[in-house]
Amino acid sequence: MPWIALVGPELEENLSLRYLAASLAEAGFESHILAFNSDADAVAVLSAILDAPEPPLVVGLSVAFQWRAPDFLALAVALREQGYAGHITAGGHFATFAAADLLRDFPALDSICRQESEATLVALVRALADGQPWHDVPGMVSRDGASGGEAQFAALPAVPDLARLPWPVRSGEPARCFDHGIAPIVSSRGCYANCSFCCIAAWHEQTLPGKRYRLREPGDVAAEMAAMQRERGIELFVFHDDNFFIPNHGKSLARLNALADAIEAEGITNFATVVKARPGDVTEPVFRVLCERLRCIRCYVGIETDADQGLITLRRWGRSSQNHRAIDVARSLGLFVCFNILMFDPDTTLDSVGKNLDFIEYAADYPFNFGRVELYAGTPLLSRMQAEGRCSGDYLQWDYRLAAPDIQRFYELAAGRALSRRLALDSVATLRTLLGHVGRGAPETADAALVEPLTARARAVEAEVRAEMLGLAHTLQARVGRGRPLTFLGDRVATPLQRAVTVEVAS
Ligand code: B12
Ligand code: SF4
Repeated sequence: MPWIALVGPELEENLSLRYLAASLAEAGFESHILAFNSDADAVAVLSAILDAPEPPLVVGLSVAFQWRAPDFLALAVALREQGYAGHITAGGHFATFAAADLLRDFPALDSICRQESEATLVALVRALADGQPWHDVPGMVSRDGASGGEAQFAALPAVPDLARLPWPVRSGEPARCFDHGIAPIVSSRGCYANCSFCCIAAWHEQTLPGKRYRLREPGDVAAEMAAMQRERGIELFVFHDDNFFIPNHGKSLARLNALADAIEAEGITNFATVVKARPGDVTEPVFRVLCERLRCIRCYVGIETDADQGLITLRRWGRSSQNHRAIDVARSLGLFVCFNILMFDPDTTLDSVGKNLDFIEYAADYPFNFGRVELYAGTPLLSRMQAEGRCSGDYLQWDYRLAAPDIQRFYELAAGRALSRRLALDSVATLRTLLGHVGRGAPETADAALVEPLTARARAVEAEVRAEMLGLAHTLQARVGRGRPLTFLGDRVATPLQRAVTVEVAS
């Protein structure tokens, strides 16, 4: 019986690979998920593949994250160098958008599966197992022997019918948070929006032009939740939907109530949810149902920017007033939210930075992170920056300088000081100092003297906050009275296969 090695990040249960594993299982093929979260896992992954009694028929690499692509490509090269002769394919967001480049530059790869690949991967494996041609399987990208190895694109695959896809495989011990089982789930795929910095719209536009997102039936979602609770004790469900809400408040309300009804009908009473929202989704009636009936305990709100310029550059289809309303509604309902600010984009001005700092201050009771917009493959922003001749680097990692020299200087100061420490008010104060310094036109020779004491102060505040958080963790553990605290991401048991491999390699 041939087996398939599915390699990818398992920072939490990786739904990309687990949906693929479920479809392979349904078609009668065995697969093993090999966690490749960082370089440190490379030896274990290589050993699981190279030392297996029977090498896998196919190695599938999940290259969703562009920043991890070099790791996965290095792994493919290492597999070849150490004699693996089976088929190596890759899939996921980055692999899909960079398919032609990857096949041109990395002979270790045999193919790329474009887009949602449940059917593509099953058909590829079946063809390889039967010794049949596979190049024309919908979704495949391969090298065209006739034209000297240029990428040859088979037709795009049809989007999977979400009502008929088998639920993702849930092997391995679930992660735990205060001894509550926790697992990710999706109740939809795609996104109706079209933010310039994001590849999701372009991704779904390829296979579902004009619509771009599709929903699972509430009853099916609730049945999956019930099965996870019954079989694995899951109580905390983390919804990874890009659009958990519908862009119509009445319809959103109806969908949330339908999901809550279905959960009730399944008899699940002990549960909580975590979701993501666009600011425009956040209204009091919708979020009251979210909190009261779907027991939401945390919501990531995609603020991204509060500056008018940023809202246009990032094509957010939103307004500053919606950002503020989102925070107000969360406060009034006592809902814990967190957000991200893309402080630096190609058009950022000192004024936009100021506007975003005002917003962080407005929402200072909630954790946030800030950073610069990166140019990911497939995004409208990358196309724009290429057209404007502003990109440096190559398809593996594009870079750019910010348009305004004073902003570029401010960015370098801020990034170098590693300010994203979730210490909202302290960060705002520090950034304001930098902003004033640059805004006043202080000479660059004065930069170092400014940065040194600020760095020392940030370190001291960090140490204080860390100590307070540890104290809080102990108090919480005592109050909850059970389990190990904060095992949520760090101290997790891997899949049985990975455990076996780790033991083997260690011994
Ligand atoms: C869950 C998630 C995470 C989880 C990771 C879970 C894990 N793997 O352990 C967390 C929250 C940790 C995370 C973090 C980050 N994420 Co994230 N994440 C997602 C999210 C929301 C859902 C992914 C998912 O499960 N989808 C459901 C499955 C079923 O769909 P799918 O992933 O598309 O999988 C299908 C296909 O892609 C394909 N496929 C995928 N893998 C493979 C492999 C093979 C062999 C084949 C054949 C096919 C194939 O077939 C699958 C089945 O149809 C996506 C957005 C999205 N909608 O996909 C972003 C996304 C993948 N993340 C993204 C980013 C940028 C990040 C961060 C870098 C953010 C940051 N700045 O910190 C970090 C990186 C973390 C790290 N340390 O590496 C970007 C990636 C862009 C890019 N090309 O780099 C995305 C696309 C979001 C976006 N809007 O831009 N993320
Ligand atoms: S950033 Fe979020 S809302 Fe915008 S297109 Fe991407 S997934 Fe959709």
